[in-house]
Amino acid sequence: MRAGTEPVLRDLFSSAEATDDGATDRIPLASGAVLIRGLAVPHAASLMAGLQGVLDAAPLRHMVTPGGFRMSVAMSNCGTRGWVSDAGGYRYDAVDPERGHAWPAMPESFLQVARHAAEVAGYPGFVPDACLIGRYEPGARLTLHQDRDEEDLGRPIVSMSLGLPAVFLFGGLERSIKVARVPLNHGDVVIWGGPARLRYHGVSTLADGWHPLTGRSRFNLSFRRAG
Ligand code: MD3
Ligand code: FE
Repeated sequence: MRAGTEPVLRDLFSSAEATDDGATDRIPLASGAVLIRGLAVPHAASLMAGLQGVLDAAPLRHMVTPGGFRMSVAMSNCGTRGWVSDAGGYRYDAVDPERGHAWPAMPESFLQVARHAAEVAGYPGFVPDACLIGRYEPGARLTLHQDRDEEDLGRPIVSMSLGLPAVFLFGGLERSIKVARVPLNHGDVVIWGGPARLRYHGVSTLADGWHPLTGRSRFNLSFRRAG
């Protein structure tokens, strides 16, 4: 058990020493938001193998916002629904509009790690139908936004970071509220539910670097139940 704030700060700002079966140390970020340092580290190779298969079928692309801006983060999806943005707005679509085909199936490794993470965070029985994949290269960033295109906002989002580290920006329920900066490292998993589900969030401009598993990039896998 933890006493005082010092160990929490150490956990927040250093990488976990992940054990063989994955770290299960739960670090509360806010009411409803839990960070589990290194949980995906033992699964990183199988996640990357699954990711390669998905991206071979549905290549990464820079979507355009309804306002006409090209996103610096390259994205794709797997699962029975995928998140898309274009001039018409944001939506979940069963079909990849770039290819006119269904999104690739969610790899078994994705489902298992996501379900395990949700369970550790207190959300048993999480079965995502969509995984939004984001690839950040140095210079890419994600501006402050809310995720509110899902049917039932009572269900959590599970997000996993792979590769280069990033600084996650965690705001409040209104855009004007000052953000907290949380470093996210390779293998970190965050579960966002309850009152944290509608908080504004984003990612700072990615710094240059190189990671043995992902090269000059960071991947974010964010699992949702869209419908
Ligand atoms: C907080 N991705 O996919 S992960 C996103 O790191 C997204 O690429 C960022 O924002 C990334 O929508 C942040 C963490 C994340 C994902 C979904 C959230 C944080 C969230 C939904 C609600 C609140
Ligand atoms: Fe988001």
